[in-house]
Amino acid sequence: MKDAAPQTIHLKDYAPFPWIVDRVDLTFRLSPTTTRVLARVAYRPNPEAGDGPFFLHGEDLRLISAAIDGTPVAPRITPEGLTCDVPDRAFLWEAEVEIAPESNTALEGLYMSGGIYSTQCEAEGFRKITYYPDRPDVMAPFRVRIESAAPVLLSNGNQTGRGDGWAEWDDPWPKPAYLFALVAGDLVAVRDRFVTRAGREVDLAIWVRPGDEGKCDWALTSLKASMTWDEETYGREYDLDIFNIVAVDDFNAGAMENKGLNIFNSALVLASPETATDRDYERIEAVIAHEYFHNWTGNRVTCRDWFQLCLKEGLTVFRDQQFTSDMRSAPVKRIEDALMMRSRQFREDGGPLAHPVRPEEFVEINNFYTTTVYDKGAEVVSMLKRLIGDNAWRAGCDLYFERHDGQAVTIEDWLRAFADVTGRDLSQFQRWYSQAGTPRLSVTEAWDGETLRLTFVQVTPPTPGQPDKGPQVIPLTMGLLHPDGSELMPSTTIEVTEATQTVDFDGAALCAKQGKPVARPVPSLLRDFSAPVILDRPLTTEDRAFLLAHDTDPFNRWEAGRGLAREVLMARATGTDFDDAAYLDGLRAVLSDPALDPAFKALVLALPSEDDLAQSLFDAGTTPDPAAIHDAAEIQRRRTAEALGDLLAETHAANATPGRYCPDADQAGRRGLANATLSLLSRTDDGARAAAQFAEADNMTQSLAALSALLNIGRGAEELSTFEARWSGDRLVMDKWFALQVMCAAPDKAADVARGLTEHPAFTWKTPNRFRAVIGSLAGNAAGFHHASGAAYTLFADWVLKLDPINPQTAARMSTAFETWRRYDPARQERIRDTIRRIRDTPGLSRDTGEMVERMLG
Ligand code: 0A1
Ligand code: ZN
Repeated sequence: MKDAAPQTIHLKDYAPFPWIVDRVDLTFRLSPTTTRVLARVAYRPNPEAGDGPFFLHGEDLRLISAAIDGTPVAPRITPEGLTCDVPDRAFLWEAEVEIAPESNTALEGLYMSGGIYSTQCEAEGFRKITYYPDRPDVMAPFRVRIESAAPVLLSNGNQTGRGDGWAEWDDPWPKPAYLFALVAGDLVAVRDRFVTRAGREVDLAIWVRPGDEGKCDWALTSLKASMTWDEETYGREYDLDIFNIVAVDDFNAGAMENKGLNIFNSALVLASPETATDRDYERIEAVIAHEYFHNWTGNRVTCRDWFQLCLKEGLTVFRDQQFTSDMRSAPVKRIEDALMMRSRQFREDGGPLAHPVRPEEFVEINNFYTTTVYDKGAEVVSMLKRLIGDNAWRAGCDLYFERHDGQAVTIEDWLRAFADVTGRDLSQFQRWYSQAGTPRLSVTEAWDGETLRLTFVQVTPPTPGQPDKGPQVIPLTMGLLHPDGSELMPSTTIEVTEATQTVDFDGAALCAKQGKPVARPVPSLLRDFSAPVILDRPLTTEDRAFLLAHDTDPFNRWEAGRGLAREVLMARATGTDFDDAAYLDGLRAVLSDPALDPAFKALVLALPSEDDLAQSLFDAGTTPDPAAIHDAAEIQRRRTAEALGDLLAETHAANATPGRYCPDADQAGRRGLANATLSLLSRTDDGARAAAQFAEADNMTQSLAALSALLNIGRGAEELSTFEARWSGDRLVMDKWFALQVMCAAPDKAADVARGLTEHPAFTWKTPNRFRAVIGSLAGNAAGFHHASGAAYTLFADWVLKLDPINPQTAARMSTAFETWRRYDPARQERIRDTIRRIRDTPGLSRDTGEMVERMLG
């Protein structure tokens, strides 16, 4: 258990470590219960740092011996580390500690997963391996010797020796301890080769459990594509002779970019058409790329301290988004990213857990691996690129790499590279890193027959600890359309920098230039989701229908359709009559347009999520009723199916089986569209098509979509059993089986379904993936989670509390399901508040979960 009175760490207190580490030599004698770690570390005084104690982090370690230059020393040990008197010159520190990987259920440091030794050191896990300055600004080359009878022994860098029961590794690139990794066990490799642009031959290997070799092709293909893309797009090449990826079943996050030895949650490596969905394939491609891209953005240039986390994460997410756009469809990717921002990041930014992209304080850094740091961090990078243009972007990146290779740097260093190549003052832009909250940008229009005047007012609401905000630099990409549907002004980016700002457009001249009669232009604003803001703009149903039909920007076309769906659902969820004719006409037009990408059509067909609608209602000043929202969405699905039946059936038939399975964007888009129509059609055909698809499916995408369509209409019991019988031996597929039942359960049954599944013999709750599949999915079923009985709140909290002592990191993350509690009616608020308090008041609660519940209670 962590310390009782948790300390808050502040950005302003940063001070460099008073010693420099020249080299680290580690020897591991592996044993599940008594692993010995010998560390030999060369320190010398840091001339650029002030005085300070020689403090090494260390947690849950048993110190066997310590020596300086060969002479034994007796350090003072605390629960957080040790201090020791050291000479005022270079010296060699030697220490031997004992750890027990088998009993490490927190999955931080060295632990065991299914008999395999594995590590997770980001952010502060290395201190559970040995005593060391476990902070990212201490960078050093590492040599590692592993002694074990396990057949495969891996660490960072290049292998320099291998014998019976031992292996040696040398990583020449200085790195912080959080990038250290070690893997040992009975693994098999699927291998390939990559030749870099400079001619370096790199051995690629994906290490998996025996039996999983057949599921690595996609990960390897994605890795090679990422390596090529980073050379072509950013001029970045790989810098070691080996690149290893290991898949493990027990992992708190998605994957980890350890130098030369990426470790992945097996869900993000293993794929075959029979076991993985199109969505899984896309995620594997993106995460493989993300971890690979970290080699430059994160590893070669790293963060000075954990407050700068967005420096590597925002940038690397941005890079993986660019990669996916290039590999697949850019407009579809942009819509998906905007959906993610709005559903997860805006929710965080508008609630008690809001924090800046670069936070200024934390209790537990693991709690700051958030959608704000990652996804809003990526949006900030994207805005920077949009503001300075593609050439300056590339020049700024080149300068950043050249200046800071081998360094641990800050957001100021990052921005300085771009200020230097453009001559721009980026100080106002920097507010995106320091101000929390989602800016609301309201727009009003005035037309005098000649000039169109847009008036922008930006306001960022108060967030915890930040009552007042200054205006931010908002790149607003926009176009103007003629009322006849043609384009008057193509996409242009204007910069909104003032709290109130007006921009004039000579509408008459624009019309004349196109040879059109003068008419009031129709603006299309925030094209391509050019900034992570909420646009408040009074649009009529006719305006939206017009934009859905004519906008030349695919994002805004989709946005207009989304707006139509939203107004129908919000009205229905609040008991107001609303005509859905414009929405249905819009859908009909989109579905029958042969020029549109099927993946785009699928996105237009999807309704906003129930949680998204709850947020929209709340933002509009209405208390959301989760049950009414659920009913409104269900009614609409049935109405859509009734109104568009033939067209949906045709679309399904034309797209469901696009040929021999291939996970590419084209086929995935077609299946995605077919499955979106299937879900609607099952509302009127009583699941007949879905049952047939389930029976015939030869791939997981079709099979799971059919099963989901059946469960959503309260059927599918037989299919669930068939599925379980077929896949009970496959952990990843069974995660889907567990999750789907909870996600698709009717609101009044969700808690019972989840409870029932926790009693299933395969509910191995200590494995994060399985825990998330059942308990996490309960929070994903909005109407079920917020059912008025409060049963789901209780069950959820019981499980968070059960997980907390063994895996605080995952428990803390789960607890954020309650972050939206202030949206709801007094009865729900009281229930959730009591539940959060019950968690808070539990004796021995971890620092991780403790911090989260305190922040949620505010
Ligand atoms: N840096 C990894 C994600 C990661 C972060 C923290 C972890 O444990 C606390 C594990 C992985 C990435 O961005 O992919
Ligand atoms: Zn990352």
